[in-house]
Amino acid sequence: MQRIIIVSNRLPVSLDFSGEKVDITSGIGGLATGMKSVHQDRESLWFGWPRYSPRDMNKHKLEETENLLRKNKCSPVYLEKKDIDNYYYGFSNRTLWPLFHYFMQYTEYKTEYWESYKKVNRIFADTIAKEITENDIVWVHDYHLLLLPAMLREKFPDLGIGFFLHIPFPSYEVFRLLPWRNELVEGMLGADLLGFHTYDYERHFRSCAHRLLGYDADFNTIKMDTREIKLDVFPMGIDYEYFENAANEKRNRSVKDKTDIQREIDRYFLSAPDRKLIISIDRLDYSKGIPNRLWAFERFLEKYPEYLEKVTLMMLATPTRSNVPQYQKMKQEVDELVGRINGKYGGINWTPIWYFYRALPLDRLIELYLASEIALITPVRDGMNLVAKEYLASKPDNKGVLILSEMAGSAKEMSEAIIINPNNMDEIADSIVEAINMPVEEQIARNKILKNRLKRYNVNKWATDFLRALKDQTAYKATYKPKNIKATKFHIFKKYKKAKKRILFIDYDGTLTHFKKDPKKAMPDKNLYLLLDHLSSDPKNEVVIVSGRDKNTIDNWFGNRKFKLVAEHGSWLYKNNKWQRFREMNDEWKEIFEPIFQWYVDRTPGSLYEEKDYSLTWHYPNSDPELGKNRSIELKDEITSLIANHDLEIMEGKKVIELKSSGINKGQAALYYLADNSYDFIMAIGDDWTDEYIFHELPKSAYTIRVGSINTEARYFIDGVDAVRDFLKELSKQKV
Ligand code: GDG
Repeated sequence: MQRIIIVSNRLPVSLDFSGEKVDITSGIGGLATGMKSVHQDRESLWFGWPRYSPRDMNKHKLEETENLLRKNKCSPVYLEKKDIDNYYYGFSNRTLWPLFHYFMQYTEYKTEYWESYKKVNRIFADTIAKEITENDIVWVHDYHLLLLPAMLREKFPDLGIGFFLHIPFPSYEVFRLLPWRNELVEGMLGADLLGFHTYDYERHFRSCAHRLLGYDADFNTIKMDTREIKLDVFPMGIDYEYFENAANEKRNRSVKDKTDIQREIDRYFLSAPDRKLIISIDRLDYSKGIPNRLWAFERFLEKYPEYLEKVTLMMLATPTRSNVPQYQKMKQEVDELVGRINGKYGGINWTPIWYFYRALPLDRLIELYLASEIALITPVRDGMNLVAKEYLASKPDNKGVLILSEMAGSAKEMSEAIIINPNNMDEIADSIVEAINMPVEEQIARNKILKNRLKRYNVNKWATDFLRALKDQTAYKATYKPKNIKATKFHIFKKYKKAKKRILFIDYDGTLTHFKKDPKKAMPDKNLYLLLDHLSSDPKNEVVIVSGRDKNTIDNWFGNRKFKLVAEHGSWLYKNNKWQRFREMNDEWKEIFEPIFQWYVDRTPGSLYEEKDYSLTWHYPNSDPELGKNRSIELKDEITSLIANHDLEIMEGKKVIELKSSGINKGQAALYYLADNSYDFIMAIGDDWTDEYIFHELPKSAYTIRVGSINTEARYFIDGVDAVRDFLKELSKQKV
């Protein structure tokens, strides 16, 4: 069985150093409970920051602590205080957290935070690399470690890596504000599987990968040059049974066994039996909409005075990140709001808001869930929100009403709750009234549906589903893994050396140089000329440069060299020192289509029109990717309906639509060169689908090599332009 490596910012345990012996207890956060079954019941190891520094203890204590962690299947990643400040409190919580929750005004863009974030992700990668092998499977969690998947991928190309984001992934318009946006997306794309709570977060990520880095997606698969990354939605659940059982047990407790909180609540109801208790529980975070909730509650008291003295809001706010200024400010705002509302409406017998700023043990939390008739959960932005789910699971009699913000990921799967907009105070006030008056039968009916879903898709199912998808993706990867040229190049070299007459078809853009539309920028450099001249200086070699570019450009670049040339995808061939047409063609059709192409240039900012001798081309690499794609579909449709009476065909390449005489392509051109000679070594290298025509036409014995792609007829693939150049350089050195 594969070992599962779990990685998160913190380890899922708490260590207590106060006694003589170090004490360890399991963590209580959603992640710790969520991953419990995976971590405890399987062969696994969890990496994370242990919240102590090895510098702060002697050798003996450190050994004891590390042994204890190891026994609990945990492995510490040690971080310096400065990095905790810059990476954790800085980049994670002052840059990514606010931005990903749409709090642009709180987002700090500091280079020192970013540098530390990179450094710490690297420390994680290095620490993990020391202990794992390619046979393990790694599951990385959350926004603190967005760069880690790519860093691990660098070290372990075949490792199965999954990543799950627990917070929202924002829309492109927000994400693009980050100066380091490309690096972050590339970092995440190191994984094989990327998991999100909701489909919106997934599509935002897909759009960013497309718009920022040009990666296309096919449904939920992002296609990179040599890898495919699957995106999917895994809405995190809770340990349903735990909450249900605990709540049941508490409900049946005798008076003497009740806890202080339960007694306190009993007293409250005893004094006024028809009073309603509303509960709200969250970390005191600005994303949770706590001030909104208070304003809305005030609006409720103001709008519906008949409920004065009849309703109490019990608000538990757990301290969090209290050294970040925005959190301190919000704490002050909440304190003041509670004070003001209680002062305005409260009296001797009734306090409208009971506010607790502290953490409680989970069991006390469940007692609060159990006792309250209504849960009011109003985040302005929340990845999922587990409290909403825990509240319902802690209602054994199915009574209770959940009021939930539509900005929480959980609202997507909890439509039977009362869903509100957290910025609409009147709507929230009205929903409180609706909840108070909801007939018990309706509460039960709604909750049964909600709870059935929570029970079925519990946290264990969430974790196993994710892991199954990750394993499937890793297994699939092994089947499509292309034949790497590195593994076989000695075989190719051997054949090359032995051969007496060789022909090498080499594409230009994207193969010998990085594609740049502007011919000035795409010109061959000195080293490339040296390389190609060296190759063609061998009397046994014929070098054929096969390009889609126009004849004049290719002639300017290579006309005075020894190579054979193909321009305009085969419309023009350079042989015996002169350019020849592949066959007789006419170009009268161009004037019919030119205005159409021109129209698309006018209406698509950033796009270009190019006229070649026997083709018209519309390029859109610099246009908005979605607009460009849509327009390319329209253009294709429009010209398809008009080409029936002409001998023309449409070619669609990387961000380009080309209209040209039919039956002419690079494959036909290659056959033309092969016809009058008997070569015993044939090779072709190209990077896009127009080169597939060559791969298709060449004999099976030919060495066909595709640059950086996995859907190809070529027998081999190679990483990129630099790798092609290195490969050709080595090839040219092979002498008998
Ligand atoms: C992030 C995302 C996403 C709270 N106070 C106490 C306490 N809690 C527990 C709750 C619940 C958890 O903490 C909070 O989970 P949430 O999901 O509500 O929110 P975040 O902490 O912001 O979590 C969130 C989650 O990750 C999972 O992916 O849902 O959107 O922001 O389990 O019960 N637990 C105890 N004492 C407290 O005082 N014991």
